[in-house]
Amino acid sequence: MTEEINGAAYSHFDPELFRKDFPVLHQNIHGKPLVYLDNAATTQKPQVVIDTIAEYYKGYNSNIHRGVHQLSQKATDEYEKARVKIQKFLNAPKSREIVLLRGTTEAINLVASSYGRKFIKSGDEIIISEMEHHSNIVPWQMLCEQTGAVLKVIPMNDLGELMMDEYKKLLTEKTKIVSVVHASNTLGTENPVEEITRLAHTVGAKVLIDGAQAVQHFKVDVQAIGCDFYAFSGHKLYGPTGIGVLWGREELLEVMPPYQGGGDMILSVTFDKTVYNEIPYKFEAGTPNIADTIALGTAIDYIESIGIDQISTYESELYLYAEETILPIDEVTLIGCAEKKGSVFSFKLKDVHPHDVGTIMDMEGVAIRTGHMCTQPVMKHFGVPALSRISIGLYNTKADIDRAAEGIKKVLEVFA
Ligand code: 7TS
Repeated sequence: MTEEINGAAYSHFDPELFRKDFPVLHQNIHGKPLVYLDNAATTQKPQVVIDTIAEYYKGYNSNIHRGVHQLSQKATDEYEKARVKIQKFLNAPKSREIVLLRGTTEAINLVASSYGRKFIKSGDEIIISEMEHHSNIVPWQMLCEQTGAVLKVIPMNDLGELMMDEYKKLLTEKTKIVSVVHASNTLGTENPVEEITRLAHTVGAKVLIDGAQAVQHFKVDVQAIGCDFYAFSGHKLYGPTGIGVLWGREELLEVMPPYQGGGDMILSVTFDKTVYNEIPYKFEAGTPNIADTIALGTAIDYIESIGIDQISTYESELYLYAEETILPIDEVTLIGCAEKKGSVFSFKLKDVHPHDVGTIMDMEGVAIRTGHMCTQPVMKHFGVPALSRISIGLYNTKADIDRAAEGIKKVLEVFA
């Protein structure tokens, strides 16, 4: 089917056409055409997303949920329309289950803080995994410190796969929350979240899935997963920074206390008593990020006009091409070899420090991430201080991977 995006017609998956939608990709870095392969950190934004932000500020900038004037009503309508787009995107049952926040980090902190404060007590257990981003570790450690709960960790094998038998052993009637990443930002591993959820529910634990590296790469259906909470960030989904999503089951959000107090999260306030607003507004205190929420809706439209399944298939092929192209370089060791993985290629390059790898590749115009990727326990597992990471987005091409391979060879020349 032919789709119209940004004035261009797409009849098949052609990354060269999509590239035209992303202004930032068309520039030189150190005199060489930019190759952007740091998509797991943040994706670039298509012109339609940029336009949506500008249209809001130029045409109807206004606060929401409070004005009767036309601009405010238009802003409120567009903001709430975005919430419905997000609901459909995740196949969530209700739009009132979509809480609009700053990002994945804030979503996880909200659950740890609010659900945790009410339902977690001393001796309870919270299970996370060895491959979590720090944002799915630290909030739970803070909760454990506050409550006397105990943090348990599902170990992974050297391929970067969770050890499901060990997970089963950790589950007991003391387990109250299981919080795991859907797809690892460092290893690319796609975890069996349906199975993880099903097992957690047999002991009555609630399940949060960190979808920061999932929603942009494959279809996510929260009802099919069966989880209780799902978190993701707009900026990794070709949307703006500063906007992210927590989906939570209605019956859980209803009984959770507010996360922050302020305007918009109340029904009535007296000095004796405040009555909180209904969900999701109970969790959205203060003026929210209106422009970026609306633009996240546009990013979802953009993704859906291409087709998430098409993106998924294309990126998987490109990932395999990266393995074929880069793995033959003798000095490269791939970290993260799970059977089910995609879009992230993290590697060690002999004994060259990743900081040097990143700097030299930048001089070649190739942007990659280097460092501990906010997953220090993963670094510890593999005995490295840091790694270099290539991460793929829908606009990357085989030519980009070739440039990355050339960049790696350049690093080796410098360090020969
Ligand atoms: N969870 C995962 C799996 C992530 O990859 C990230 C960010 C986060 C949570 C936090 O998301 P935020 O939007 O709230 O910051 N990951 C990365 C990365 O891999 N490189 O930079 C940020």
